[in-house]
Parts: sequence; structure tokens; C-alpha cells
Amino acid sequence: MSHFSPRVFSGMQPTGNLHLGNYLGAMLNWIAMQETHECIYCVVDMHAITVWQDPKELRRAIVDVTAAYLACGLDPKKSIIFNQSQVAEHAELAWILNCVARMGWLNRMTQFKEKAGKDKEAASVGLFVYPTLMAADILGYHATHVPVGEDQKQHLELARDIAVKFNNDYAEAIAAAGINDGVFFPSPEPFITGPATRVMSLRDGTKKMSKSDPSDLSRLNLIDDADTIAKKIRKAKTDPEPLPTEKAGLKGRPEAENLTGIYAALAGESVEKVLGQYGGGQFSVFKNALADLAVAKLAPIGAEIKRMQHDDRAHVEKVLADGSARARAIAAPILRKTRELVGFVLS
Ligand code: AQP
Repeated sequence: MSHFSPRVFSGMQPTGNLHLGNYLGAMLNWIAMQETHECIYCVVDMHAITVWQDPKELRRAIVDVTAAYLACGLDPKKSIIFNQSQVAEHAELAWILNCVARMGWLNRMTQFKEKAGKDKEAASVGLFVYPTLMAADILGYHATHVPVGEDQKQHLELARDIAVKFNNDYAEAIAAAGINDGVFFPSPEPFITGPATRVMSLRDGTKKMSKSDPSDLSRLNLIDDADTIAKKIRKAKTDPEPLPTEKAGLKGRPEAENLTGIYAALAGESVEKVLGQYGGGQFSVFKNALADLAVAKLAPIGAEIKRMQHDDRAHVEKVLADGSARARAIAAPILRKTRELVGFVLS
């Protein structure tokens, strides 16, 4: 029986506008979990600077992403909402965990390979150790559950490996500190669930929908207005065949699979049911229905984000300031103990 009470931690990068993938892959679970768990939701600005960010843009994006969190339904009365850089414990623990993690482990991370591209020598060192900072984000709160999209699975496994290795490396100190089961850092459980854990680009069904895709047509931003949402869905890439009537017929048709998955997730229905309704028909009919559904679900969120950006910036900043203080209050004693275990405290 673990001595850790359940605690949720997750974050998104302020590297641009949040999009449908962030919403379906992570945010819907975040919103649900705040009703049942203690939740800490972070705007991970320190992760953002692993690739170059213009300071003016970064400042704006931190506010915008926080406004999006609130517009989607995160409630600062229920959850702690803050930006990572305001809690120095993240950086301090990341350093300690950099000394626990092994080069070979990080060398296997596929996200680094994708983001660094061909010229690995030119990537920042921060981009390489991005997963150890992510481990520090989670372990620094003794978080037990981490709701993320499918793309973060490998990083979560690494965080679990780092937790286990720290507990082993410092087993003697942990036992001497009276932690009876020898577990100082719990192994966080990935929570990768829901109807759309991997939403793909609207322009290429084999690529993840992403903030940093140069084509804005590739994604539905939460801030897009109704006309833009409808236009992007009309222009979404499809193949010439009609939609299949059975799920098996989606195999090898990534764009059709993605669009039916998006419809199902937004409608709260199964893919089978969506194909039962639209299978056999032309894509254009299905796309019109999908556009109406996406507008109904996303346009109100976009309008609320814009309202907050223009009229409620002070509220957004206050949410971050309060959240940072509450986050620090949890992380500080865990870091104090970590310093003792590592041998930094002399008496
Ligand atoms: N396409 C996606 N489908 C499902 N989930 C997704 N997530 C991101 N894209 C998809 C989930 O959203 C959360 C926050 O992601 P992030 O902002 O930390 O960074 P990311 O995963 O790198 O997202 P992007 O959009 O691809 O940003 P850039 O382009 O800046 O790298 C995570 O839980 C993620 O799984």
C-alpha cells in the first residue's frame, strides 16, 4: 500500500495557440480529474525555451495559454494553475535528476530526434534534457497520475525509471530517514485515455497535430472563430473514397480515420456510431456535419479566451501568482528532503 495520496500533475507549453490535439488528448481529462483529484496544472515555460522563443511572444503566450486553460473549464478554486518558471524547485530538482538519468536513456527519446531534426549538433542542451525537467515537474510534487496525450508516453516511462533509480541510488539515506517502504519518489502513472489520444494534422493524417506546424491549416486552434474552423475542415485533406461503414475500413486511410476520430471525440460517441451514420456517404456531407459540431464545441471556448485576453488579463495574472505560491508550498518540503537525501545538508 503506497503512502502517497493521489495527486495529478500535467502541463502544456506556451509555444503557440492550444489546438484540438491538446484539448482532446489532455485537456478533457484534466477537466474531469479536477472533480475527483487534487490537481496541479502548469504552463511549462521552461520547457518552451528549449527551442528559441522571442521574450515578448513568450510573455504573451504564457497569458494566452492560461486564459485557454480557464476558458476550457479549469477552475483555480479546484486546481492549482501556475507557470513553471515561478517555482525554482523545478530547475533545482531537474539538475539532481540530470545526474541520476543516463545518457543512454535520453538518447532513446524519439521526441528529441524529431525536434532536433538532422542537425543534432545545433539543438540546445535543454532540448536533450527536456525529459528530465519533465520528470522533475512530476516528481517534485510526488504526483501519482499524469494525464497526457499518446506522444508523451515515452517521457512518462523515463520519469518512472528515474524515480526508481533515485530510490535505489539513495536507498540507504531513504531508509535512514525513516521512509519504511524505501520509496521517496512514487512512480507516476501515465493516464493516456479517451477517444482521441493522438489527433493528427488536418493536412497529413500521418503527422501529429502540433502547435509548431508551419501550416495553420493543419490544426484547429482553440482560438479560431467559426468561419476559420469551418474553412479548415472543408480544406482538410481526404482521399477520394467515400467513408467506410465499418471501423476496419479505416485501415490505411489516415485522414478518414483522423476525421472520424475527431467527430467521435467531440460528439462523445463511438467511431462505429459515427460510421453507422455517415459511412457510405460522400466526405463533403460528413465534413459539413463535422464543421457544425466543431464550431458548436470550440467557438464558445475561443470567444471566452479572447474575452479574457482583452478584458481579464489581470485575473489571469492573479491566477498564476496565486497558483505559483500554492505550488511552491507543496514542492518546497519535497525539495528540502531531496537535498538532505542527496547529502547537501550538513547537519
Ligand atoms: N496531436 C495531439 N494529439 C493528442 N494529444 C496531444 N498533445 C499535444 N499534441 C497532441 C498533448 O497535449 C499536451 C501538451 O502538449 P505540449 O504543449 O506540452 O507539447 P507538445 O506535445 O509538443 O505539443 P505540440 O502541439 O506538438 O507543441 P510543439 O509543436 O510546440 O511541440 C500533452 O499532454 C500532449 O501529449
